[in-house]
Amino acid sequence: MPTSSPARFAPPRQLDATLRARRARLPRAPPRAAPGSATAAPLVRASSSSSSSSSKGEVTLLDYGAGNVRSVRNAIQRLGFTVKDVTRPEEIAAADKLIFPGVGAYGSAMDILKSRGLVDPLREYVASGKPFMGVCLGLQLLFDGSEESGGVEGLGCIPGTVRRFRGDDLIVPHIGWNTLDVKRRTGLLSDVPDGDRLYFVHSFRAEPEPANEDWVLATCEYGGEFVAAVQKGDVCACQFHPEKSGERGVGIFKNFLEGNLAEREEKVESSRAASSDGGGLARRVIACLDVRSNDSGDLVVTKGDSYDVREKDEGGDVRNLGKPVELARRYFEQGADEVAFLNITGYRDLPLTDAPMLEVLRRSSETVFVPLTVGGGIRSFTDSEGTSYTALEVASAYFSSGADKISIGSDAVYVAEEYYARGETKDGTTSVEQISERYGAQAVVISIDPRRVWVKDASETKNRTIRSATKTGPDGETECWWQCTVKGGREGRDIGAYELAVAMEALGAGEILLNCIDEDGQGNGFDHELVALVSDAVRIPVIASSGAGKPSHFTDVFENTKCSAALAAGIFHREEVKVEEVKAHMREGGVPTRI
Ligand code: 1PR
Repeated sequence: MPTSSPARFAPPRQLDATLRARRARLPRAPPRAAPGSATAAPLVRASSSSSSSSSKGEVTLLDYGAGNVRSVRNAIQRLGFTVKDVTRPEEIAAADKLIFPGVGAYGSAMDILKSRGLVDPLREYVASGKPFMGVCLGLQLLFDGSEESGGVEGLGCIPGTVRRFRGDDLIVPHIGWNTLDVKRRTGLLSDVPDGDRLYFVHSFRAEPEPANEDWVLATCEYGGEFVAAVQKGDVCACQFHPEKSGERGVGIFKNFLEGNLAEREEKVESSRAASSDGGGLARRVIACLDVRSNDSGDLVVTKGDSYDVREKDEGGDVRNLGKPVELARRYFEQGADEVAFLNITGYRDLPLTDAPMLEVLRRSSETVFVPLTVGGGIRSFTDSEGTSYTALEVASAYFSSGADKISIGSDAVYVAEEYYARGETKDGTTSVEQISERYGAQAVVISIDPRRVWVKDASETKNRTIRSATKTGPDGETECWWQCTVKGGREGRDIGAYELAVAMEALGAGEILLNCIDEDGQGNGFDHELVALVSDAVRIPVIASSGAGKPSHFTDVFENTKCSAALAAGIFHREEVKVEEVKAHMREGGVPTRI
């Protein structure tokens, strides 16, 4: 996936033998690294998926091991096709159908393609006109080049240069569901009704211009018009992610795989106008699953009030609100735009031994075709045998199990403290920087767990305060700030949510998940003052979280702050409100919404 990272590709560090052996021994985990593994896999993967007698056919997948392509595999397999991985350059020419889901930064991807001798075979394959489908970076690489990674030459199949989104107030990355303006009718998008939205996540884009007019199938609007899909004959590519765009997206793969790409005679109206809410980037609704083991050792979805997840009665077991994989699927079917899993005891567990959590991700990615975020325990650690793991390795295990984004909580606070102590300079070694550089800014979410602190005067703290217009402190204070916590709210630190968000944007995070301990589980609505403080401070998307009690709370937070998404847990788990009811309310309130 294209990102804002200027860094060149550094080949992924292979998980050491100890780690691989350890992971192989994990209970209920597959005995080897999963397909698409960024770290455990070779840059060009070994041939996988054997043919099945019931297969509708074979599709060749170019997975160069730089990120999560598990959902692409799952979508192909769900449609009844078998995946064959490219292991040698000549297998590209031999392919009957080739899918190229580009991930990582532009420069990194071209470096890998060159080092593996894949550039010419790819160019020749595309020129031959055989069925080809690129996804995201797989579209951008077809162009002449990109200004990403300091200016890099691409495959040169389509005229034009890929450039970063520009605009003073534009939130970048462009993350979420947006409408298309279809220029020509072909079979590729035939199952996508005009005005429907598809899922994008990128910081760079190609623009339509006269020289590439004959390629452009659809455009999208975000800080100007950009190329959303291209097609010439059987060669096509999408900037959006079909594998993350729900059933519509799976239908796009189906049209490609079944060879339904032909031009149609239908007249082209402006398809954007078909969106009843005016189209454009939708505000997202995210279902969040706080996950942990209960006292019997079962991994359950739980939910507390102000982070206390134990029942109030005698014995006080962890509240059990359901099974993670089943709930994730339920929210996907209800229309959630994303699903997040937070392993809430990750700060004290050793995440790479948390096989059930990895298994939850693997199984969820088989049925949930919207983005999956996972958080909890992403940090460097040393196990009881003295073996050390980096945060990048922990994140890689999550990505290879099906996560599209990882979220960092406690470790981000420590990283920000060091950032300010160093005089606001980067040092390149932190979890946030390393994961962002390797997987892209859009894959790094920072989960902030703040609580409101009242002060008599702003001079009492070094952190940014606001004068509250809605609440007062216990001694009549009106001035307050939001203190970041670590370890699931157990320990407060001397850094505010504002300061943390600003530092994280500077270090390469792509999104902020803004919880609020005071409002968590209360059902009184999101804390607009906190959300406004943070979403005004950064130009990366902010997800408002904590306190949703009814559909109007979502509409309210979107109307009153610049947040890009809103997340809820309790009301969905207790089935008080369904995701579609939230969305219906947002739509009625004029909020751009993906239905
Ligand atoms: O610190 O990197 O290991 O990450 C731990 C992660 O676990 C963090 O993202 C942190 O927010 C989360 N976490 C830790 N302890 C708890 C807890 O509840 N005891 N859950 C916890 C945080 C907050 C929200 C919640 C919203 C919406 N949960 O994600 O889902 O507040 O709830 P609501 O709609 O019911 O109000 P690390």
